[in-house]
Amino acid sequence: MWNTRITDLLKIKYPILQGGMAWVATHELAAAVSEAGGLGIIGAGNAPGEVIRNEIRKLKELTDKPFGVNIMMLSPFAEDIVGIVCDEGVPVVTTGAGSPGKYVDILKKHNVKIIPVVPTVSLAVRLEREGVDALIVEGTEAGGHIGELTTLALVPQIVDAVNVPVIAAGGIADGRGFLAALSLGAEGVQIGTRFVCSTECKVHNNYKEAIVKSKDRDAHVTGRSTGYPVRALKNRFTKEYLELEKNGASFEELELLGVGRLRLAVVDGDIEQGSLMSGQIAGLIKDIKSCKEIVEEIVTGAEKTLKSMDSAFLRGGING
Ligand code: TUI
Repeated sequence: MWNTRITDLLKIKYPILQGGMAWVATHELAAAVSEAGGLGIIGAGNAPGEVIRNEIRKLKELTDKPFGVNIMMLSPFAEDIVGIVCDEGVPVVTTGAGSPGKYVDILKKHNVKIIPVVPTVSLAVRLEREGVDALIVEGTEAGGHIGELTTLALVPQIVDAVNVPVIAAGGIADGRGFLAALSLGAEGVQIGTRFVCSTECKVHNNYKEAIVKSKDRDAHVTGRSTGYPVRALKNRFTKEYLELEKNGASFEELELLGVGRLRLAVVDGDIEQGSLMSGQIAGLIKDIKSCKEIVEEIVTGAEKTLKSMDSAFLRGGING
């Protein structure tokens, strides 16, 4: 029922990818998503290569299903990690926070499928020309480092501009979002925040609970003035950051303030001083479930929505 070019390309049951979130997307989470029929992804973030090699090996002990590694382009270890994924026979690489252009040839030579995150039409077109296998089109609703355009506006513009399959990301956490993304021409979705609130995700419970408790307007953006905007749940840290930004703090001062904040949230559960990176969809998330339950809920939710829309329109309109 949900077969697309993405399920064929990645050899997965459902076209659902888990976001490759730094610190959050460990081998336990990625293995659970892959076992549930999606594509689990280890988030390399700023971690050194050998840490990620170890994560890849541990994931392989938990599942023989396809999986991926996300390489954050700003990481000082990005090049090492490219070498390691080639070495370890990782089937899929996603990238974020920059263009992976210079690594496309080597990844292709090692049969690694390459799927960059793109925030604009121009980068999508350029990367298709450079030979990537698919694109993750991420709207500003997403958590973490974000672009400016919304998922609703950006996905169909990129779908029309390229021939490779598109995966939509940003603001998706249930079957309705999944179906909406497919309506825009996407052939898959990438989901982050919903998978943070899974039993297999190893982040501190305080982080999960903060997402469950959050409301529609709680995911704020810091760092617009630095050129590296980041969306995270509002707390003492984001307030202090935004205050400094408003008062014209320098790039260096703001960068220093941000150091180690994600670790503080994920590992120590410090919900006031840590960076609780999260998408705008956090307000929709009301519980913590297994990855299998989350994936099944998305798929059955989409099927239900599709059926109810179909019968409503057959009756002569959604209100008929
Ligand atoms: O990468 C993400 N989300 C992230 S990365 C991250 S770690 C970090 N922390 C603080 C500052 C910066 C990074 C936390 N969350 N999502 C994918 C994504 N990629 N969003 C936006 C982009 C992006 C931006 C510019 C992709 C390519 C790009 O290209 C610019 C160019 O032309 O090189």
